[in-house]
Amino acid sequence: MSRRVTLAARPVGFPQNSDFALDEVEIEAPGPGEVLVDVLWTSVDPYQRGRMNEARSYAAPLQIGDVITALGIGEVVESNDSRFSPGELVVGQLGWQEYAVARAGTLRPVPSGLDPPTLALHAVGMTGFTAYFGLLDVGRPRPGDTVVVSAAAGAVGQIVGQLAKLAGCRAVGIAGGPEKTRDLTEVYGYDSAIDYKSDDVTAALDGEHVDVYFDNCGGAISQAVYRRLNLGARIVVCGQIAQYNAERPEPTFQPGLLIVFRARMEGFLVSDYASRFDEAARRLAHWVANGDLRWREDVTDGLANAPRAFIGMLNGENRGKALVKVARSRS
Ligand code: NAP
Ligand code: FER
Repeated sequence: MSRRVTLAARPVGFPQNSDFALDEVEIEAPGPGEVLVDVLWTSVDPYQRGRMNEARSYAAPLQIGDVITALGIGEVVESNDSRFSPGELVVGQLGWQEYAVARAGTLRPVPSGLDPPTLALHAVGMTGFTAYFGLLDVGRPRPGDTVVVSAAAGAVGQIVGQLAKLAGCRAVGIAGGPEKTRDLTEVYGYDSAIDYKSDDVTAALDGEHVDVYFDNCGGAISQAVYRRLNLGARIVVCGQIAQYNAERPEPTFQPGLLIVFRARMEGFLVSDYASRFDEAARRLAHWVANGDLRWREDVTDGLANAPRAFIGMLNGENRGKALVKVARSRS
């Protein structure tokens, strides 16, 4: 049997435990071109909140009763495709469940040298790729630039700061709370850190000339950063997590600022760069292996706790990439 977490109700505002249900179904047999995967790790990510809404976005919404969409890592149990064999580790959209049947073309092998393999869900996976393409392709940092990052201690933000340093920039991170702000300077190499929960962000940015703003959150924090833009600034709109649980998102940007600062503001989706994931994975894995890229993951044990980990992540409780360990002892 395979346990799974499904959408029980569409969250109104902030998700609650009762929006999710845990059930158990028969393990499906893989069809032609499909692979049966024993899920070992699953991911909790902000974009999952968007899938729970009825409104159509860049991906189709979940329906009530659907397994929650999630990236995961698992071991191939049975394969009807020549690209994968039993025993191999793969990463892909496996969902919050113990066993997943996936089309082989949607899976990527986890490189055997990747240590730990969970890196394929963060620094050398989706959130690392987001940092890589968002900063380097959309933000186009130049040596000497000041790069400001919001949600800087999270999965994407921790990588953005370090890539900014590798590009020769000054990196300023904004995060919530003393532990995370300490991690910004002591673990992730940010030059300075702002705790938006206790500091006045506008005052803390006094004297900064922001060349690249990598925006993970939107809202009041972003409004403070817009006031400190430099001429020719690039605003990378990666995420707006401060708005995801709002029933009516607040407009926080005045387009006139783009004229004042001759600035560019651009949104992007990591999946648009799928044809270059191998390039990003190779470079990120190299930087992790040689110690240039440090990372922190925050593990919750047990599939049944995935909703709690997800709600906690939206609340800022994760210190590093939020992951759920699904692997269980087999009797
Ligand atoms: P994460 O940063 O590891 O976790 C989410 C963090 O958001 C929380 O830990 C919390 O950190 C912060 N947060 C929550 N509510 C906030 C608020 N009201 N104001 C400010 N910060 C708040 O998650 P992630 O996976 O790295 O994602 C970060 C952002 O990137 C999200 O907006 C996500 O949607 C976006 N993203 C975009 C793409 C893309 O392709 N465009 C891909 C992946 C992720 P604090 O404790 O510091 O508040
Ligand atoms: C994807 C496109 C975007 C994806 C995640 C995102 C897991 C995240 C977007 C966001 O957080 O705003 O294909 O795959």
